[in-house]
Amino acid sequence: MAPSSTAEEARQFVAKADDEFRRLLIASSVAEWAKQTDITTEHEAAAAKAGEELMTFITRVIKESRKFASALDQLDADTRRKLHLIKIAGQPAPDDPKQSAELAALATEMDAIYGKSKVCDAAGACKDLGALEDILATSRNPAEQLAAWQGWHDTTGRAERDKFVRFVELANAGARGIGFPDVGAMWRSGYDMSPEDFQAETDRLWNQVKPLYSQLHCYARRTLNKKYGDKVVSKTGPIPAHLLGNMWAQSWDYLYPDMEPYHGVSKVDVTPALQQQKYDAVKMVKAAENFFVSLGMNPLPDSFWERSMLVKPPGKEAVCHASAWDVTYANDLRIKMCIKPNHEDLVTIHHELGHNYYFANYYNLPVLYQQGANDGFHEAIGDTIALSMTPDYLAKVGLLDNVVKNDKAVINQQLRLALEKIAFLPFGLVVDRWRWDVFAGKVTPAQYNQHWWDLRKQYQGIAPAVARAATDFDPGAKYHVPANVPYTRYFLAHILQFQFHRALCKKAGFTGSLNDCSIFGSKEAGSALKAMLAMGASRPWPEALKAMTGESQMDASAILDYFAPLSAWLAEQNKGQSCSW
Ligand code: X8Z
Ligand code: ZN
Repeated sequence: MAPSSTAEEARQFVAKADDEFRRLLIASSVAEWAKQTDITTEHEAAAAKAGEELMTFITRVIKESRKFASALDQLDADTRRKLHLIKIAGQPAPDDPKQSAELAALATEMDAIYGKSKVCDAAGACKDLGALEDILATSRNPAEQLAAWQGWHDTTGRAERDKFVRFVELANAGARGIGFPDVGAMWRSGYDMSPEDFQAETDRLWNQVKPLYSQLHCYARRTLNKKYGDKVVSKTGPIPAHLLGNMWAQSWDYLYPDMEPYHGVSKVDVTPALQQQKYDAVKMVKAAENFFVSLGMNPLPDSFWERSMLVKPPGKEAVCHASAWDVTYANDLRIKMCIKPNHEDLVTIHHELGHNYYFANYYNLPVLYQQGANDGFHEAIGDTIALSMTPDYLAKVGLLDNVVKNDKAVINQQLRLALEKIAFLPFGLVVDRWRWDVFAGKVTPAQYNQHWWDLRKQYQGIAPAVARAATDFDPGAKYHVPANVPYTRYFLAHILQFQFHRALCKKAGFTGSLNDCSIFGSKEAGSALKAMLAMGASRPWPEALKAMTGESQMDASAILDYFAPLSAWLAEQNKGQSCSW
């Protein structure tokens, strides 16, 4: 049967949309790169302009694409997929051009304010986020930690507040213009299922892992209570937010030395080795690249080394929050980061290269397909690789000596990783639970901050140590809120990375316990991974998942299997304790 004229028209429509989309995406990403690596008024204006053109284009194409809505069953699968992806291709603009320009300017300003934010004392000495984070990570003086925490939250949050309130109105106007009830519902529509089903999926996954989080919280609280006393940390309530070694209490790995289960049995932190061996930013990125190459991937292109921003550029303001780019959607790979020579940043470099190797494997697809199977997949790839940084692997690359192999060493190792990964899980949910409510109008601006802390307490069991007011805006002190980056992706990634790890370890022929597996050097694991990456977003994510793992559901059983030894150990430690908050 000859294709109907509608089918042909739709095919041409999506092909043309893809071409134009590519052109505007590139223009916007070139301008964004310039701005984020060198924040100036001119770069901000150019990024806002390019962002606005992109938004306006997306909005127009989505509206035009409605003409095919009643004829979907006449179209081929590829065209249908692209029409679906167009609908969720990005933030749409409000109809009023003035509002559209205002929205683009706000987005750029909020990101720039965060990038430039500093906390200054009475004498005029200022600290940037990196310096404040170092205090939280290394100081064990609660007053000093609280000052760093409060300085950042007061300064940055308050500077973002009014802009964010207006941003929500305008972004919602854009989402409504193309038929979504609000921005949150639009975000939840990106998972090849209904927004309601997606929300239920996240609840299901959270319920799978919540008992393990509660055990870790219980152990961490007791340790901190012993260290600081009842006046600083109560035995029964939430943990004060400034004591967990991280500005947002999202990962607690810096507390490992305070919580080490079997003191001195084994080393788990490569920071001393990195510093002794004089690792700089380039050497750290090369170490991560080497892992991907060992799986059969290409070395990073020369342009990566010429164009990336690996350290904070002297004399310039820049957005230090790590990110990975394919600036021209053509294997123009780069990372932007202010690398410090420590364990945390070595892991983050693997995370970023995971994005880059996704880009590298799908850059020849139509631009609408140049995305992760879902956004959680994109966030999970580099983390999956970093799970293979086992003690044996680290010894092989000279970053750990005297690898100790016994049950105690396993518990030490697992506790460090749990402080990074299990501690993260509720935070990975909270950021968007809050934003979903905000975008849906369930809370008013006057309630924004209180609602943030209600959710932080409910999910994470943490609380601010000083009173917060309705004029404070603590969510604005977390990068992804002013930068308007959805956050549920990281929650999904923390579940998926263990599922990916389990599948790749099987491909690599590994049969021991999951926490001891490294896929380093396995071409079998590498080719399975590459095959999934190369699919991009061309198929619904369950198919991509199935291709690599044989499973078509996201599933927390892998992360629970992985941490089974620690889970039993924590249950033993917490016996007889009351573990709620
Ligand atoms: O933002 C990131 C990456 C860039 S996509 C560095 N992450 C989240 C965060 O820092 O809050 C990685 C883990 C969670
Ligand atoms: Zn990422």
